[in-house]
Parts: sequence; C-alpha cells; structure tokens
Amino acid sequence: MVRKPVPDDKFSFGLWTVGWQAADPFGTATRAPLDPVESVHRLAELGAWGVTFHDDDLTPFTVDDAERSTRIARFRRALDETGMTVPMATTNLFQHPVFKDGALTSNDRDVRRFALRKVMRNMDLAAELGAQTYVLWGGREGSETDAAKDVAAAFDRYREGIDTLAQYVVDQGYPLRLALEPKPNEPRGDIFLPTIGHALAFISQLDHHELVGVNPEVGHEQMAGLNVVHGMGQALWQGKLFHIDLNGQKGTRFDQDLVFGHGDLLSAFFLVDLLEYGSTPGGEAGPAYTGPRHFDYKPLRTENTDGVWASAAANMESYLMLKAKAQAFRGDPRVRQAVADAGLDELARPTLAPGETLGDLLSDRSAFEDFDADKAGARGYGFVELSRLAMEHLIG
Ligand SMILES: [Mn+2]
Repeated sequence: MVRKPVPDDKFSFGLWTVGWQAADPFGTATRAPLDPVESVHRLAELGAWGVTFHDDDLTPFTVDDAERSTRIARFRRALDETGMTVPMATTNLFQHPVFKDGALTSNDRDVRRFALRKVMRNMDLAAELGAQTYVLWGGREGSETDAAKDVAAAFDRYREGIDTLAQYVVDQGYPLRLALEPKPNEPRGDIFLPTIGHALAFISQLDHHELVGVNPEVGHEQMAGLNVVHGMGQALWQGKLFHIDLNGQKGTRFDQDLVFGHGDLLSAFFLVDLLEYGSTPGGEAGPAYTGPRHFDYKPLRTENTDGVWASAAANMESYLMLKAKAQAFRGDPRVRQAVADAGLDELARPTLAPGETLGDLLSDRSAFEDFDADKAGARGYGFVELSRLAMEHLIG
C-alpha cells in the first residue's frame, strides 16, 4: 500500500479536470456541474495541495462584476478553509465561438485585442490569489488548411501577444512567470507550437524570453509520437520547465487525458524519476523539478461523481507508487553497478579535459590516429540490463 498524499507532495489539479462533465464530440454530458467550492474541499480531503483554473472555470466572462466578485469570494473562502493554494492559473481562449480562429493569432485583430484583455484580467486575479505561474495553451492558435494562415505573420502576432502579456506582468510587478503549453493538434487540425521543441525555439525569439518557459503535458508530446522524458528533460536542462501537466495517453491518437500512469507506464516511471532526481538513474542527483505536480486529465466519461474522486486519487497514487519505485531503483547496488557498466558516469564527464585546448585535442594521437575504432565499436553498453532492472523494480 502506498501512503496517503500530503500537501508537501505538491499535487495540484485543474478545476476543469474533476469538473469535466464529460461532453464529447459524440455525446452530451454524463455528469452534473461541480461547484468549484466542492472541488476545493474534496481535493483537499484527498491530500492535494493546490487547485488551478481557467478564468471561465470560476466565473464565465459573461457574468456581471457583482456576480463575479461573489463567485471569487466563495472560492477564496474555500481556499482559506482548506489551506489549499493556487499555484497556477490560465485563460480559456478556446471555448467561445469568438476564438474559433484562435486568440493571439486570430486573423481578426479585434479578437486578438479582446484575447489580450481577457488574459490580463485573469492575470490580476491569479496574482491576487498568489499564483506563480500563468499558463498559456494556444489550443485554437492554428488552422485546418494551410491556405488560412500566413505563418510568419501569425508568429509575429504570437510573439507580440506573449511579449505584451509579459510586459503587463512586469509593469504590474506580479511575481508571475509565463508557461507555454505545446500540443500538436485538437481542437485545431494543426496547432502552432506543436511540441516542447517548437515552444523552446519560439521563446528564444521573445523580448521577455527570461519570463517565459513551458508547461509540457505528457499526453500532448505522446500524441506527436515523441519521448516526453527527453522533452521535459531538455526543458529542465534549459531552465524552462516552469510547470507540468501529468496524465496518460496511449500513442498517437486523440487527446485521451487518462489518469497519470494509465498510458505508457514505463515512460511514466522514467518521467517521475527525472522529475524527482534530475539526471542519471542511479548516479548523482541533477537539477530536479521543484514545481507543482499538476494533473491535467479527464475522469472517464463512464464514471459517476464517486468515480471522479476515485480518479483524482488514482493520479496521486500513481505518482507516489512510481516515486517509491524510482527511489528503490536508485538505491539498488545492482543498478549502481549497471549504471557504471553502461557508461553513464562517463557521460557526465566533459569530453575535453579541464584547460584542454583545441590544439591539445588535435595533437592527441589517441583521439584519432591511434584510436581503435573497431575495438570501441565492439563494446557492449549493457542498456538491456539497466532496462531489465527498471522493469524488475517496476513490476517484478
Ligand atoms: Mn490533454
């Protein structure tokens, strides 16, 4: 049995996850609306630490200011009563028909201006509630046909939009950092910034690049057929892993948003290992991820309200089970030996010696003239044994 989650685990959930009423393109909702206040209380009872929200999860932008204030006050009271935090907030820039051609990259300039104002309004609330991260998922930034977009112009507008929002954060003195969330497709046929790599490259073009990182989602990378451990590992290495969305996905299909661990289990194991320990399995600890362990999943459409809370608990249980397995994996002397045999310690050693010049490298005959490539090519790396030990710890 795995222990119960505690606030120190930093588990957080979007209000939209447990609150999803399970309407899909082929069927209507199977569950009643859930009061955000109830979600806060139930998640706190389960051992979660934080809740996150889109502006419209809390108060639709169509309600008047008085009603908005009332709803926010009720939510604040629930946070105070439970000690739950709001580590992150985001904006719904995809649901209303106004955003059907995107928000920050919509061909309609008035829509882009409305989108900026909608984000800034919720940034005010995010800062007021103590959030440190503001996520931007450009779900509708993209197209179904390449005739629809001038890609260069769209990226000019995307950069303008993100830099404008970053400038707002600076001007207001908010302690917020922005995190872009990549996704390859759905709801648009193709979405701009489809992968972690695209997002990191885009960030390098921003005036406020230092304020902007990524919020990768496990399933989104896997929808693109990519290795999410490598993607998140690179973002961590670049100091850009500002926030994460944990969930499960089975291959390159529609966005399944399964419970964390209920998709590619082996990848989930190595992802938890990466987040907890940073680098080499079994070796020295690297720069690990210290932010929220945030779940962005959907309770199965088949479940009633009890199933919703069971699925929330299942996410945290998956993480804690995998964390215990990763800890045992790292502590196993056989793993330490296999890590050394596999050359992982050597990978941590710089390729050039301290103070070695290019001239030194060029005159080092052992590096080329006398190097026995056939002998080096005949070496075994023992990666199978390392993988086998991971499997033994995971399911043995
Ligand atoms: Mn998803």
